[in-house]
Amino acid sequence: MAETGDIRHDWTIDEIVGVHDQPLLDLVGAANRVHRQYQPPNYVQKASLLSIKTGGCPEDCAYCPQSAHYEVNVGRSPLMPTAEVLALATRARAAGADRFCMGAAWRQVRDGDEFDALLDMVRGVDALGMEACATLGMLTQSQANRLKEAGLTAYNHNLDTGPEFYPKIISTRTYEDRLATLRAVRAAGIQMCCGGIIGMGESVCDRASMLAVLAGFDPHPESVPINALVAVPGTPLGDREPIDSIEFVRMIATTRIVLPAARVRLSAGRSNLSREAQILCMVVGANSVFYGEKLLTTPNATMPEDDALFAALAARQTRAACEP
Ligand code: SAM
Ligand code: DTB
Ligand code: SF4
Repeated sequence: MAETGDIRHDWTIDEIVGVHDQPLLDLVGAANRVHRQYQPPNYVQKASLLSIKTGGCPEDCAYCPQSAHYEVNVGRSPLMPTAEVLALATRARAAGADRFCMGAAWRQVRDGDEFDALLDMVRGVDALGMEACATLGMLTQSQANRLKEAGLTAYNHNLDTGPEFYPKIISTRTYEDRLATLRAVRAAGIQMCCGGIIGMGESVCDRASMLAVLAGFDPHPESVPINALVAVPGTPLGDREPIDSIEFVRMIATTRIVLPAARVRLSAGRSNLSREAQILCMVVGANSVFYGEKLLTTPNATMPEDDALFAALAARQTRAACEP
């Protein structure tokens, strides 16, 4: 019988649902034990996120304000100049971020001047001593190899949900397309950043099904962003109610147990969580957040909120001895 905390690639959906649905305090305890076994317990990474090319995307992802299929008030902008991207990366590093993620609203990367500019951005971020991450849509093997050569640490490409629910959310790109890009990323020796979204109307079985696919990768993805849907008016999911914060906690805890060595990122939707709910997510396994007032197009937690969060997490100032 496998012990909680083993690295496994054969999780079944039912087993994962069993982990997810156990009494909350048992789940919190088990996830915290695994977290402390595999991860430095007091470190929460600050990852900075920048939209380097916004809007007008040909894909029809039902959650996404950047899809050209929906009427959403998101300004479109072409690829940002390299110098501007690197100035923002430098600022993010000064604010304490050690990972810089660049996102582009593309279906896939095309070779040419824009790709060459991207390679320069990756080299620049790498030279700043930050982890460089990009999410640009589908990649070919040769593009993945060139990104690796330029110094890319990780490539973000999410599965978003389980394969059964996926066709209800996206019709313009298949699950298999996504897996092919992930295989190219891995073959190039780039870390795989791959997770999904909860709160789109999927069931717990769908969430577990996504985790089972992620667990099937050998090795497991190095980082796993868990997003709660940011419901944007104008998208097909624009009127969905926000998920209950305890749903977020259960999903993070289950992710930690199924993928013990991965960095689990508490991603979109964090601004709806109280400081206490975010800390509970960290107790059960979250050890990275997006830091900065904006995600790609929507607001993130504010700087004063995050200052208060990180101040609460830090050790207190040493006091004078209590003995009289
Ligand atoms: N266009 C590229 C792609 O999809 O491959 C990269 C950028 S895309 C915006 C990156 C991820 O952000 C999506 O796969 C999805 O998981 C997440 N995302 C996008 N819109 C979101 C929303 N409204 N709420 C939560 N997560 C969202
Ligand atoms: C991920 O999983 N979440 C980030 C990042 N990867 C690129 C994106 C969240 C986007 C939220 C909606 C928006 O701001 O447009
Ligand atoms: Fe385009 Fe990415 Fe948004 Fe899908 S999630 S519509 S691929 S930007």
